[in-house]
Amino acid sequence: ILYNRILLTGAAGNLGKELRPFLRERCNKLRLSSRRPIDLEGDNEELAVLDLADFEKVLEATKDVDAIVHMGGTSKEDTWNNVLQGNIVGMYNLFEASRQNKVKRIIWGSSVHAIGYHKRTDVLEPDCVTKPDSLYGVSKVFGEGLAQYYFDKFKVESVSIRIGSSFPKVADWRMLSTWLSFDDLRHLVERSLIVPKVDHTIIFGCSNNDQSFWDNSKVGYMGYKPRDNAEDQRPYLEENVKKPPHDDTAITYQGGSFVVAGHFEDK
Ligand code: 15L
Repeated sequence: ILYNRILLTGAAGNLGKELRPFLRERCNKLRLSSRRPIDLEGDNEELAVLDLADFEKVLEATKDVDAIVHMGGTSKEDTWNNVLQGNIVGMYNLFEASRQNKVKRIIWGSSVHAIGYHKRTDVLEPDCVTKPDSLYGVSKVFGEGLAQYYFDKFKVESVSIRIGSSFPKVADWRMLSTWLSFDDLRHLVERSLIVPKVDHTIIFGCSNNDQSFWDNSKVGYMGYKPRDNAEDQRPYLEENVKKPPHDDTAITYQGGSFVVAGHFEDK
């Protein structure tokens, strides 16, 4: 048991679902937040149905919480209003409520899209210049800034995990570099929960990929030792997925197709 109560946001999302059983075993109470009601599974789960943009609800949901694993919010490029409410207002609400409720630590899913306009020939360290590739990416840069601010001023500790591509399998050629297996994701979240002092740490969330463009050596104190390697799945790509042409944007920039994705206008 690592903490008495952990709050998992985005519990019904792809990564929330992967982390839920694992977190359930590491706390006395796992509070799940989701916009829609979900069925409780373990006998130590509890539910908080809420929209992250609603401060009062977030304040209530963070009461008596020791640590937060925040996987909620918008997970791709969207209209400005959805990005604003889910990832900017929502992120502020979470940090401000955590300050008021004295939550010790927040681990959250930042993204490769905070640095997506870097070329794949760039080797990046966690303190590199950000280059968001979308409004979604801009919201992740905001989140990282907010996390730093709340640590510097209020000592709310946090880990911003710049998640690459966390999916069950390597599905395209870019993921040879960006893939984060679910096992490695769980290991990274666990490290983020147990390392005694993290201040505000930014760490790249990728497996031990031969083709990685990220260097986590400056955050060696996190003890993150990924075991999976996307390279092992190359045969699947060779057989099933067409190699992108040399000048394809999706393999020129680290953010892949988000670099060319539409700029949504509010409907
Ligand atoms: C992300 O930030 C998304 O949430 C995820 O769905 C993937 O698109 C990932 O980035 C990626 O770029 O592979």
